[in-house]
Amino acid sequence: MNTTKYAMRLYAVTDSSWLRGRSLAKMVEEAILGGATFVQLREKELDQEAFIALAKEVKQVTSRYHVPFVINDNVEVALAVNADGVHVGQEDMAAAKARQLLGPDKIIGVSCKTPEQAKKAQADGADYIGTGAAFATTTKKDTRALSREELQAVAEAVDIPVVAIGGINAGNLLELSGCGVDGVAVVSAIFAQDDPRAAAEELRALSDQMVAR
Ligand code: TZP
Ligand code: MG
Repeated sequence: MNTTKYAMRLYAVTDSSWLRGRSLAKMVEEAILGGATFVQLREKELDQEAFIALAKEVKQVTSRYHVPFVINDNVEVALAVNADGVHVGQEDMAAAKARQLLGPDKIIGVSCKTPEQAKKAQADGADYIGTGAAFATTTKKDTRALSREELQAVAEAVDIPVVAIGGINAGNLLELSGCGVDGVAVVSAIFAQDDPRAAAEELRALSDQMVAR
């Protein structure tokens, strides 16, 4: 067990396509200052070398604030920069294999849409589950919005922390109250905003409210 339910409270997932000239490391720092409790580097367009360089830069920030930092999909990059772990989808490296490569002390997160997938991930050594899409989103093309019942079924299937992802913003976050998730993961609701710190502050307050309900 390498992560906590608290760390899921406001999980920031990066996307450099919204930088508009800004530095990703700086935006991650702003997100953390606003209240982000976890950071995932998710970059689909970078080659390995650029991915590693960016991961090093972002890790300096997350380390400074003691915020857990994982790499999307790429275990090699996670190892190269000594990140806190990886996040894998159902189509990526199996959680058990990632655990083998990373050892017992790293964080492994797995995306799951069903209770069966979530139970398997937990059994294979995952530390937390990401589930969604919670709402419709255009950030990830190959996903669909789950019903509230589907989200709840995933959250109830496992003992490890569960974070909801997909289309979550300040306007709909509280609709997730009572679903059993430990927090929310967002991309555009932080990184597409002009003021990522203010955006994170608002989302964090709402997420705190969501889990308290
Ligand atoms: N996985 C499921 S939905 C999604 C990912 C990575 C994208 C979430 O992006 P946004 O902008 O928060 O809807
Ligand atoms: Mg993936």
